[in-house]
Amino acid sequence: MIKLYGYWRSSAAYRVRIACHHKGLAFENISVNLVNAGGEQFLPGYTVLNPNKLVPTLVDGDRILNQSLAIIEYLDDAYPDKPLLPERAFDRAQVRALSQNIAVDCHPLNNLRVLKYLSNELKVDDAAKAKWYSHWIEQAFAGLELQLQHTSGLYCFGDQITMADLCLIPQVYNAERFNVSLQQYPLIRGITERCRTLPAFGLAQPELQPDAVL
Ligand SMILES: N[C@@H](CCC(=O)N[C@@H](CS)C(=O)NCC(=O)O)C(=O)O
Repeated sequence: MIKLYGYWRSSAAYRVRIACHHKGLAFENISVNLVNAGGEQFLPGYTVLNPNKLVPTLVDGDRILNQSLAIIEYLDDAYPDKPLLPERAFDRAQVRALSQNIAVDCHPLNNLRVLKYLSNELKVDDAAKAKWYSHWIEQAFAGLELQLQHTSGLYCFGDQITMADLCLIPQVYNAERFNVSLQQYPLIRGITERCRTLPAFGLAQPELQPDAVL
């Protein structure tokens, strides 16, 4: 069975959880607690799987893979039912571009290790850190909202769930968690509402994971 090393609040792991549920793939959810005892992502037993000390990591038989977007594309190739990328070359590129706006340009700036560096090394206070956090989400969502005017239907790209939705909904979860207003982004809000009614997104939500601390 596929093993997914993740953490309930990790939005990168959340993307992959949605992918597995969407495709109906059975998987074992293995928790790597990012906060307890300084973080289990730094333990040798985990870094052998992911030398970058980040979650998620997918293990499928003897195949070990890092990076949520690479994992999602691997799952889409290996388990093609209910595809997460469209068929045509340019459509696929557009979905990748939407996904990378979030996963490559926005999310890394607000990652746990960056926030810890701001506090511990640069002595940034909590108010300034919150400003940093919302700034990068607002930048990303403002651009995305304009792109969605051209690409979206019910979801980020037309009327089918794609990898872009798998990136968007966890990032909206992060925004809500840190009280970033979504007022300016009606398309993002509408897509989020519709995605949240779908079982794959419901099952993958952080609060429902076995390692959730509520
Ligand atoms: N580009 C990576 C990002 C992975 C990542 O940043 N994971 C975060 C959780 S969302 C993490 O493990 N953080 C641990 C830390 O910052 O120490 C991916 O998409 O898989």
